[in-house]
Amino acid sequence: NREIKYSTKTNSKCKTSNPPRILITGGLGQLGTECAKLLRKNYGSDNVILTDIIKPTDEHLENGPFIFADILDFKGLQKIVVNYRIDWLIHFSALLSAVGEQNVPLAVRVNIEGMHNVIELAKQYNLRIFVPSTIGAFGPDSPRNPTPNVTIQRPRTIYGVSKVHAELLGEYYYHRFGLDFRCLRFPGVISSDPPGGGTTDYAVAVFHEGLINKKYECYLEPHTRLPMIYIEDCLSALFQFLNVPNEKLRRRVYNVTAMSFTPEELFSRLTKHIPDLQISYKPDSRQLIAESWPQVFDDSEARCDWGWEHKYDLDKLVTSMLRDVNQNCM
Ligand code: AKB
Repeated sequence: NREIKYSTKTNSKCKTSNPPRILITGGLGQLGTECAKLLRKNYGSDNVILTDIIKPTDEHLENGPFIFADILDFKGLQKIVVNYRIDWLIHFSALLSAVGEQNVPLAVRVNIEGMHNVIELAKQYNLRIFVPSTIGAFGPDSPRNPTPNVTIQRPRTIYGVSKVHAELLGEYYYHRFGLDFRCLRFPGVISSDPPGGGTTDYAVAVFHEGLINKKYECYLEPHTRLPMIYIEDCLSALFQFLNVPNEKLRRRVYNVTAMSFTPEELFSRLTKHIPDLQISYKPDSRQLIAESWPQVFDDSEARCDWGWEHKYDLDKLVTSMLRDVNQNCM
């Protein structure tokens, strides 16, 4: 049954004779649905189980299985891993930087207790586990331009603290138990799906509000430089990294990025496409977070060890986002 589905729905890579069965947590966030699409194309629809505690839309249910899973419920997770005979776990559930500061106890539960559950689950069932980390795992004491793979990490947000904790825990489980833990530190991810609660979100919101209202009030100062990546590059990094043979990985946690820009630089490109776009600035608490993060991210180790290459620069990002938002959100 599965074989027939591959051949009708997917490209030649899907004919993999023994594709992994993959569980995605936090599947209805910014990365989950697009990630599921990419993995389903390659491994077959039924082999990728999207989960969340949020009610899915009809669209979410279109491409493959979706089920309820609460990362704070260890037994519930065990049941899914056993029933679906899961091989790989992609753990997206997390409260992002800005929203985490608004509810620290919840961020501790979701980001830290949730991580304890999934890593123990991965160990018990011998799963390959991918956990995204972030530029937010660095802080004001880290070198900011460029920020290398290994350096001081003293983040000042609960999000950052939870991600450093996840990185260290994953590395520990790898060295202590041989767990196949993999982690990429992503910069701000730009996609037409709304991200929800991050510090880099202005670079998504401006496309939506710019196209609809022709004006945007930015909560960061015009010259605040942050590393960014277009969703397609982000997911291809993830997909490529998941498939790198263990012998090629010199570490379990890699920086990846595509570009760095300031609000001013992004908006000046955007006004070429939307000439009547009005921009104003009203910095808020997110400015302080952004000022403690890397400006330029050094991902040379990922490029050297497993051949990471981005495809989207700022110009390509702007044209692709205008197309995506027009197609999906207008
Ligand atoms: C955020 O801004 O919190 C996230 C991130 C960079 O991890 N987008």
